[in-house]
Amino acid sequence: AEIAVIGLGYIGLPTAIMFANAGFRVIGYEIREKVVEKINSGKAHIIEPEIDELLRKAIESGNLKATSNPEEIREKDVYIICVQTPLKEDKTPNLSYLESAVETVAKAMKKGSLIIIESTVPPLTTVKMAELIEAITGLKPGEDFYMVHAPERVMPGRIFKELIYNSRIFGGITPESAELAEKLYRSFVKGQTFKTNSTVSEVVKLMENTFRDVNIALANEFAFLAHQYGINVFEAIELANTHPRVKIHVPGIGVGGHCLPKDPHLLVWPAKEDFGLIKLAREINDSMPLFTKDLLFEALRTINLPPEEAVVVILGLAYKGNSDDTRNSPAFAFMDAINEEVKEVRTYDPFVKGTHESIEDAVKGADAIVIATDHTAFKSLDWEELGKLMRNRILIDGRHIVEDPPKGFIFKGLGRGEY
Ligand code: SAJ
Repeated sequence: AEIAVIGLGYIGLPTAIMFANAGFRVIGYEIREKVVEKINSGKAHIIEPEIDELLRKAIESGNLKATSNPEEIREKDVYIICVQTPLKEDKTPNLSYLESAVETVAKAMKKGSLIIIESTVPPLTTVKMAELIEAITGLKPGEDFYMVHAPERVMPGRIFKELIYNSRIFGGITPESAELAEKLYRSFVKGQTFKTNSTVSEVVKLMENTFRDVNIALANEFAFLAHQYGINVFEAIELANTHPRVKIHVPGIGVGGHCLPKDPHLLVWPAKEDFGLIKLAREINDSMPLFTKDLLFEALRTINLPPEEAVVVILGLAYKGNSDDTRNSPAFAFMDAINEEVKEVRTYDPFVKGTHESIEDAVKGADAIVIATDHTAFKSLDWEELGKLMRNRILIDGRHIVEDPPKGFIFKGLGRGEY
């Protein structure tokens, strides 16, 4: 079978490489011409373990080629769509990338093509996209072409391992569609594979990330309560988690990344009604940077320093520990919340370019440090030494990095109501 992969980003490029190295002839379609050139010269535009050698192998074998020319993806047997489905300003899904990818496919495909959507989409979208193809081509869904939602489930940093070993769901608009997709992916997937219909698979993907988001919101609400009762929520969570059926998540300054802040909105968006829990969880998680701001401003009050005179250092810009990815990072939401009100905001993140070169440089003459990312390296910092460089010594921990409050500091930890 000849395969066209539409969208060569974090998911599309690794998927194209896997199929090419499994022996298929693969053409990757990508509108960014610079990206196409780079890939064709054997270089990846994303950072991911193993990607450089696997891409080189795929290009050298002649099985993988990238293009921006829609003529080159005509009449393929299989189309795999891997484009982003972000939110608009008003938190409703922006399906324009998906729709334009589906239109491109509709114009290029032939009778009998199999179309697979890997993008995370609101429930019922795959069926609607099949109707869109029917409207453009006149071909009957399930009879003249096959269509499947096959959600990606990989974690950046482990993509090539997870592509092989994670289990996969194939949601077909017809059982035959799911069957064909499963057979195709079996060429490299060693995890379990499951077949269902496309709406179930859309909901499964969204439930996974919503489960995590709602659980984190619950942990964040516990943290909020801990401040009112004067206890350390992390001690309480550790003890509660000794119960065999309790597994409370980790509270913190917020929930970032390209999936968790978005997917719960996609899950409820097409519904006529819902109970409100999922949206409330989103609001709670989105409010955590503001809660962290309250902790900072409380600390500034205790030393009688007006916010407009304060120099604040944010430690960590990445959305999660040991990563350089800053998409939807709560560190930025926190920065936006204080930017106008304080004298100066500085940033330091060893993984993120454009921040201060060294932590010493960042904290020199500053009044407060706010920890926004759980990088492992932050756990071994010598706070008392850093404190010597500061004008005032306030430490706000938004990620439970600091075990014991350092001497000479005004310390406030998110969820640490005890101090
Ligand atoms: N976070 C907390 N408390 C926790 C866990 C996470 O505050 O207990 C925060 C993190 O700091 C981060 C955010 O949540 O800001 C999201 O991080 P994450 O590690 O939960 O997830 P992602 O976005 O890196 O990847 C998720 C994964 N989904 C699940 O674990 C259910 C991954 O398997 C998916 O493939 C990915 O979303 C995706 O692409 O959908």
